[in-house]
Amino acid sequence: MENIKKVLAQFNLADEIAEIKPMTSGHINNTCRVKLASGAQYTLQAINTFVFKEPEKVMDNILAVTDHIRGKLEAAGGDTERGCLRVVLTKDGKPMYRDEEDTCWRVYGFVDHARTYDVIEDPIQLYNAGRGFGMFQRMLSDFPMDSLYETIPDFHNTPKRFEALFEAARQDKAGRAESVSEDIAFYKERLEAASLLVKLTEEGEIPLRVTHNDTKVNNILIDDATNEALCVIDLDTVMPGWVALDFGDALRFAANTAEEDETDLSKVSFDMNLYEQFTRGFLREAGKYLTEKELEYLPHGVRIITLELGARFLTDYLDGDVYFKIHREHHNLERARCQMKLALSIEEKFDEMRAITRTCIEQFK
Ligand code: GN1
Ligand code: MG
Repeated sequence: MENIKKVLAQFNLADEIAEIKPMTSGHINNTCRVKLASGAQYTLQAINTFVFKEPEKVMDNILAVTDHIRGKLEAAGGDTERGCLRVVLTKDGKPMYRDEEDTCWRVYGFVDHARTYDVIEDPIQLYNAGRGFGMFQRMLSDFPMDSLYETIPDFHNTPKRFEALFEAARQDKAGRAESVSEDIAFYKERLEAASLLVKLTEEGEIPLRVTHNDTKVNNILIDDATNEALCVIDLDTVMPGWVALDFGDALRFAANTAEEDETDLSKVSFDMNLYEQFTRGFLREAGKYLTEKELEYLPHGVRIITLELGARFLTDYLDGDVYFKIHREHHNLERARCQMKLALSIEEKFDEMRAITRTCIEQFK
């Protein structure tokens, strides 16, 4: 705690600290909530520099993107306080503080009377989350994409993620490869399907855009009183990417009938009602900004990101759990198998997903 107080003293916070509470839901950064004597709240984060090699550049991206969004909200008469993440600067005007041990800290304003959901409690929240991510896409549609630093190179290059999995199995650093040979075969069978978006982009059929790249539904704040989506958070991976994967990532998380690491696989399936809710919300806001081809491939994004994340969890399991935080011994394998079961459910319902998407596209054209 003393250390955290020393860190907070570097930032432009007006008041005495009353309370510091760790938050545990993210897999990458370490986070806590800070309350001042005045009642004002903040989020303090230690950036994971194993994952983000150049945190200063991550913060430059975040400042540019939040400035852009704030400008859009201002022009539309929206709520700039609650509608956009606010970076609190250090006393010497920097967006981040690097301490003597090279830990990199940042502080965000905390939006009150709003929360994130690991499990959606009412389908309307997912419709609203769809709108929230759709608005995010729309507001960034004229952001200069090439000015963004690529915070994790090839982050959503799915065929490369698959290759990394096969390489991890060959290297077998943690001696676990034999026990997961069937899981690896599952991914070998799906390499071509998983490579589709990358291939379409190489062929000039689908553009890259400024995307969030980590649109888990717990990365959007929902207003306690109205259930409306207020603000997209966790902007570390905003960089060029595929809209279909942002769309897909939100759904693989929220339309799963179970949690991301459920071990009872009979509970895991893809909920088509929730799919429809999110799709309607998303297309209402972003539909007009996307090309016909991008719209057509939205359902593929759901399948591909689910395959990709499962492959990433399995890779980390093979590497000995060096990337994602784990809470039990086989956690990454359990996560991978949950994503594989979900991918099977998505594959079964794929034609239905395409039909629903088509109806929503027509509605918001
Ligand atoms: C990580 O930081 P968090 O928990 O929101 C990961 C995402 C994964 C997600 C799976 C930088 O996100 O790519 O989809 O876990 N972020 C990074 O829950 O790797
Ligand atoms: Mg994240």
